[in-house]
Amino acid sequence: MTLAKPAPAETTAVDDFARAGVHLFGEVLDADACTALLADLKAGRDWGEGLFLSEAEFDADPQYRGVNPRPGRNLLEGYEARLKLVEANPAIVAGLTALLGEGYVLMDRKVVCGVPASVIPDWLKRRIAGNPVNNLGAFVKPRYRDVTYFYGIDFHQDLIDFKGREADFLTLYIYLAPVAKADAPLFLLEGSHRLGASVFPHDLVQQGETWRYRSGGREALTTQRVLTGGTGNAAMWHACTLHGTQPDEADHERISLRYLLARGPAAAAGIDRVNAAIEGPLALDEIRVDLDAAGAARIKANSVNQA
Ligand SMILES: O=C(O)CCC(=O)C(=O)O
Repeated sequence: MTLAKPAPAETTAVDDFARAGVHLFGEVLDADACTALLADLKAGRDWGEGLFLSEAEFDADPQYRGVNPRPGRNLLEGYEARLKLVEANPAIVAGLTALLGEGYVLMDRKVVCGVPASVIPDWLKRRIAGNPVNNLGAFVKPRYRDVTYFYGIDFHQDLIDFKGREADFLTLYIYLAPVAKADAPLFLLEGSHRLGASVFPHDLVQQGETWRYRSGGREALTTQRVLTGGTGNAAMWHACTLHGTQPDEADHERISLRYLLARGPAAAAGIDRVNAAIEGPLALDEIRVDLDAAGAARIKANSVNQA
């Protein structure tokens, strides 16, 4: 009897993207190296209530834009050599090359922190209750804005930050410590990428583990996957894949690495096949309607928190 050969990782990543818009690597990274990196990233910083402005400081000059990491203000600057742990990992390189082609492009890399309820001041909890996007950057002291802080975010596409750009990129997300249900794991809606670029907030109705998703006159039944995992767990998803997190219920922060990587100049790349099968648009000029002119939330609604 001849045994079927296992599919090479590259084929799996492209097939997974075509079907689900998500590829799970599992715990492929060196756990000790992840633990050491996490300890160094955390060292000597306040991850508690000291992160936040007072209500009076915030109200004196509310700034909703420009509050995320950027070149020159990014905690990962200085860690380039250590990040080879991720960026030179053979499974990750094979998956990225298969999808994005040789010479794929690093668009962004940063630390993302799921902030536990216990450290969020009461005034802030009151003000953000029910918001769909609880990126806390606006409320964090400027010196700590080298990290992105979330207290949950409703189902969204990572294309949300790229008005007018084609969905030719993906997100790679790394857990540096174990993430259980209480640690704000990612909720991914498998198959949601197939409706293409869609305006936030999204039309979703939960039916158990399935979510009915409508966009642009089309409908898809998508499957909820809760991405719990151990140290060194890696996953990647298409720029149109809906995903979100609930508020961190644990007593400690959840610190992850988040990369955006784009198709390179190669003549052929797996994402071309994935995108050719997408039924909706690959780009949108207007991609979110939840913010007012200053960038503050003007809609109170949240689906992922009901999941
Ligand atoms: O880490 C989180 O809580 C949310 C991350 C996320 O959805 C994103 O960065 O797009």
